[in-house]
Amino acid sequence: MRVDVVTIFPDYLAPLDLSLIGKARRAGLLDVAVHDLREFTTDRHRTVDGTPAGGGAGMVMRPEPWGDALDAVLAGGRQALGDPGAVPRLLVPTPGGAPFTQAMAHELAAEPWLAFACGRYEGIDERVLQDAATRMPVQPVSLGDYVLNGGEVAVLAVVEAVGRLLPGVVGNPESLVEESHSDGLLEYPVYTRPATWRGREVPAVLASGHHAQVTRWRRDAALRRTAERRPDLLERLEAAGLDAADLALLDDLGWGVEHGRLRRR
Ligand code: JD8
Repeated sequence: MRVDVVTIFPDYLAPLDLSLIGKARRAGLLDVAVHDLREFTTDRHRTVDGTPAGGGAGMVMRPEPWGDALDAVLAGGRQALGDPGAVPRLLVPTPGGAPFTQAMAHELAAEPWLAFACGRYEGIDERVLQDAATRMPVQPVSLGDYVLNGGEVAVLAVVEAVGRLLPGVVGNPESLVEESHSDGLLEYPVYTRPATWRGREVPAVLASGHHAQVTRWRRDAALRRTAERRPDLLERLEAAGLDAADLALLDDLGWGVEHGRLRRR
């Protein structure tokens, strides 16, 4: 997969040199190019912002550097991919974007080429995205319902969530399979050695070697945690995907089934 990122803070993306994503890049599983928007300014002050049309607080990112930067990303990516007709999916982090989810991460992991436009200030002149949409799919995306100062943090999260789904990036693909089997539930609690720490025990069943009991314990723990912390996730579940033991525990937790869905009684 090819990934291009345009930003006025290239150093913000340095974490993509580290850990699994960094290793994947060095192994050629992921090709990430970070571009400094100021490289595409033409004035000696390398100006990327202007006063908002219609007045108001803050500044807006000017269209000209963005137009030239995205033109260069298109040309450079096509060269790198050796495909003159290739087109990236342009992801634009913005508070008003579609919420980023694991499902979206799986969709994006199937793409050969992603580009990210990192805004700052009050945002990017809207004409930049309208112009880009004439040449590539443009997808506004949000990391969550809180306000950040720019798009770079969202890019770090999306590239990590998508990158780890690429073949060969995560050492043990089994963990991805197990993860995907958590099918809409939160993770169960995890433990390791020592068996006792500060007077606290690892749950005995986990040392029992009784795999069926371990699996059941973990499933129950995931259901309890989800009911406690994210009841909204339970309401989204298809009851058909739950077994009798799941439903028995959920019944104890005050959940019933209505029209094939879980509902709190
Ligand atoms: C891109 C500029 C700052 C936002 C005025 C504060 C994503 N989940 C998210 N929260 N915030 C962002 C985000 C914020 C951004 C930019 C993404 C570009 N800002 C602006 C509007 C209000 N300032 C985000 N993904």
